[in-house]
Amino acid sequence: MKQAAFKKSIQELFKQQERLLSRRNRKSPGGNGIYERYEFPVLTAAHAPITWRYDLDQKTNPFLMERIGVNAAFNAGAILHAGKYLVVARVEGADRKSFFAVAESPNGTDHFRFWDYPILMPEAGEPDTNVYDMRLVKHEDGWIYGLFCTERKDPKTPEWDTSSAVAQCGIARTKDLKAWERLADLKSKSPQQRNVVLHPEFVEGKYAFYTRPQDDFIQAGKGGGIGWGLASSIEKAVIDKEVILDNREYHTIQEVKNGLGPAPIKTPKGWLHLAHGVRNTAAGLRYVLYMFLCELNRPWVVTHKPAGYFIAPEGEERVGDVSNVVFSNGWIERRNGDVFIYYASSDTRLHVATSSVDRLLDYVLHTPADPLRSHACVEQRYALIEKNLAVLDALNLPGGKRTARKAGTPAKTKKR
Ligand code: M1P
Repeated sequence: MKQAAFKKSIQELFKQQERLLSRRNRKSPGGNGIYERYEFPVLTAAHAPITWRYDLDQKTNPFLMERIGVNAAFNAGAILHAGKYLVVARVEGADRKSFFAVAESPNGTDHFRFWDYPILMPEAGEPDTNVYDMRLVKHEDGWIYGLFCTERKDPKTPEWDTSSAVAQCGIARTKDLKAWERLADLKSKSPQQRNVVLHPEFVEGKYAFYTRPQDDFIQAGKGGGIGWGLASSIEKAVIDKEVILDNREYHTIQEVKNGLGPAPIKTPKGWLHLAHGVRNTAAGLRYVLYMFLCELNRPWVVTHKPAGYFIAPEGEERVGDVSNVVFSNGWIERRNGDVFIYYASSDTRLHVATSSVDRLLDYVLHTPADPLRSHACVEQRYALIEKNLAVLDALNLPGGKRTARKAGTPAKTKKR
C-alpha cells in the first residue's frame, strides 16, 4: 500500500468511529412509567479508541490490522465529577483480560468517549489475573473509592483444573480518576467476595461495606446473599463480622445468587438500592436487576422490596457473550433528582435508563412485595383489578366493574 493510501485508510477508520461517537441517543418510546430505556447502547467495544487497537505505523503494520482487539465494554461504575458524566467501564480485550477505562459524556446519555489511556491500576501484593466491575463511591472522608473484583487462579486446585479462581475485593482510591492509589484487598471470612460496595458514609465511626459472602457453590434457596460489615481502616480493611441484609430465596429472581449494584442513593425515605438477582433456567443463568430500600440510620435493615425484577434483558440486550444478563454497578443522581442508571447487557455493552429519585421511591414504596406463592400472587392481582374496575366505573370509562367477569365464570348467554 502506498503511503497516501495507508493514510487514507487511517482517516477512514477515524471517520467511521466518529459517526458512532457523535451519534445522538433518544429515549425509546413506550416504557413502564418507572424508567425510560434508550435507543442505543452508550458504550460498546467499537467505542474503544483506534489507538488502543491498531498499530498505525505502516512499517510495522503494512496491512493496517487490528493488533490488540477489544471484545466488549460493559459493567461500569459511574460518577458525576467536575460537571462531567464519567463511567469506569469494564473493558475486555480479545485476550479475555478485563481492565478499567474512563469514558466521559457531556450529558450522560450519549457522546461517551474514552479518555486517551485506560487506567493502569497498580497491583497490590499478589498480582491480579483479572480485574472487573468497579463500584465508584464519593466517600465522606473526601476520597473517591473504586472497589472491584480481583481474580486469581485458585492455588488449592489440582493442576488439571485451569478454571477455578479466587475472587476478592480490590480497593483503590483517587481524587481525579487519573492517579489511583491501590490499597490492600478487603479481608473477610468468606472464601469468595464479589460485588463488594463501600457505603458512602461512616457508620459507627467505621467504613461500612456491602459484601457477598458466599462460595460460588450454587444451591437453590440455601443461605447467602448481600452482606453488611464494618472495618476500622480502609487502608487495610478487615471485616470480622458480616450479617446478611438481603437473602437468596427459593423461587424468586434471586434464587441462585444476588449482589449489590452501585453504592446506594441517600433519600429522605431511606437508602435506595439497585442490585442484581440470578436464577437458573434450562437456558442457563438469568441475571435481572431489582431494587430495595433500607433504613437511614440502620442501613443494614431492608424496609421495602418490590417483588420481582426492575430491569430484565429485552430485545438485543438478551444476546451477547453471556446471554440473558443485565448487570449494573453504576448510577448517577443529578442535582435535580434525575437518576441515570447504567446497566450492561449480556456482558457485552453498556446502556442507560433514566428515572428520578421520586419515581424510584414511588416504585420501591408502593410496588407490592413478593408473596412467594402463585395463589397469593393472583390474590394480589385480584385486589388491583377490583380497584381498577371501580376507578374505570367512577371515570365512566369502558371496561369497568359492570361488565367484568371473573375467570372461570361462564359468560352470560342470551335466552332464546
Ligand atoms: O456473567 C454475568 C456476571 O457474572 C458475575 O457476576 P456475579 O458474581 O454476581 O455472578 C461477574 O463476572 C459479572 O461481571 C458478570 O456480568
